[in-house]
Amino acid sequence: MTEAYHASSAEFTPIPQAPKGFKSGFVGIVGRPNVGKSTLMNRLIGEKVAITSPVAQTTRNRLQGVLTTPNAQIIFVDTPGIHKPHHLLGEVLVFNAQQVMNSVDLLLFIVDSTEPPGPGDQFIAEQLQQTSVPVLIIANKVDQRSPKRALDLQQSYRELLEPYREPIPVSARTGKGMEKLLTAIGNRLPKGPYYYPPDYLTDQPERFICAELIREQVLLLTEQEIPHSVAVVIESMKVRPAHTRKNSPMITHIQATIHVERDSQKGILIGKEGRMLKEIGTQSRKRMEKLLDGSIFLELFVKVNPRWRSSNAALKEFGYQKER
Ligand SMILES: Nc1nc2c(ncn2[C@@H]2O[C@H](COP(=O)(O)OP(=O)(O)O)[C@@H](O)[C@H]2O)c(=O)[nH]1
Ligand SMILES: [Mg+2]
Repeated sequence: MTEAYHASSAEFTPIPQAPKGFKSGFVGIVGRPNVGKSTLMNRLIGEKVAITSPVAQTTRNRLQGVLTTPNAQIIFVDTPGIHKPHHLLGEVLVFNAQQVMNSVDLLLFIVDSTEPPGPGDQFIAEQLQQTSVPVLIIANKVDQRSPKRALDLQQSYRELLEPYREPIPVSARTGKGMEKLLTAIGNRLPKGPYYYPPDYLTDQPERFICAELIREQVLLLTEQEIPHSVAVVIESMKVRPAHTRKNSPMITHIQATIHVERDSQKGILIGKEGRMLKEIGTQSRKRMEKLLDGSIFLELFVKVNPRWRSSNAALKEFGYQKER
């Protein structure tokens, strides 16, 4: 059993017996970087468990988001975007995404419907031809394209996979097309049990999501090489009374380290008079308070760890390992 928490309560609830006709299964979300895989998963389960940003390769871990309805339990598996790796970290990410292709009941191949298919989509399509897992093509970001352009693009994506398949148009941003997508998924899921309690949301511990919320702010607030060079580790997470007086409300004290590869990056992250680090702290703390439903005192440290993306030991320490 993996370490698992409901996002808002650390209590486990028992797994009930599934009613007759109940469907369940694992649904892998694959596609090239930045097409909106994580945004779509968050939208489908109705909670933010995966961080998202305009920076390619935001997602670094395979993570599950679970949707339970009266008739089905769908376990979505978000993956890092499949791309050509340039260092050990990239290699681990792509390996983990590809593992998912063969270990799920259904695959959602997400494409960006505002652009024609590129070599990245082609590469994934070729890999998908080789698995026996059924595939749905999801054309995301329809909120951003004109109806005329939509038709041409629809055709080119239809031809990406053999036999030709009709892409399902959606917008993870606005929620358009979610009903249809869920129906299509439901139609292809096998009958099965509850794999998790009905209120279970993700396989990721709160500690992991908190680290990710800090990394998300780094991705959103900094530029150029910084986002790719950053890893965040939560050093400690302790719940304490907010004051010394009796019956004081509780506050969670979190200490986290942001690792970068160079001194210059450290300088940028800290910013003039510490302003950048302060902003990263404030923004991520607000999101953590929502997640944990309580007050948080967040302390951030920045540390230089040269070439960590090519170090086996560092990758292991930061939680980026090949999964099987
Ligand atoms: N306009 C629009 N943008 C989207 C949509 N879905 C995702 N995005 C944006 O695309 C970027 C990448 O999203 P993300 O979920 O991190 O992509 P991933 O790398 O595939 O997981 C982010 O800036 C999202 O806000 C959508 O349906 N419409
Ligand atoms: Mg992602």
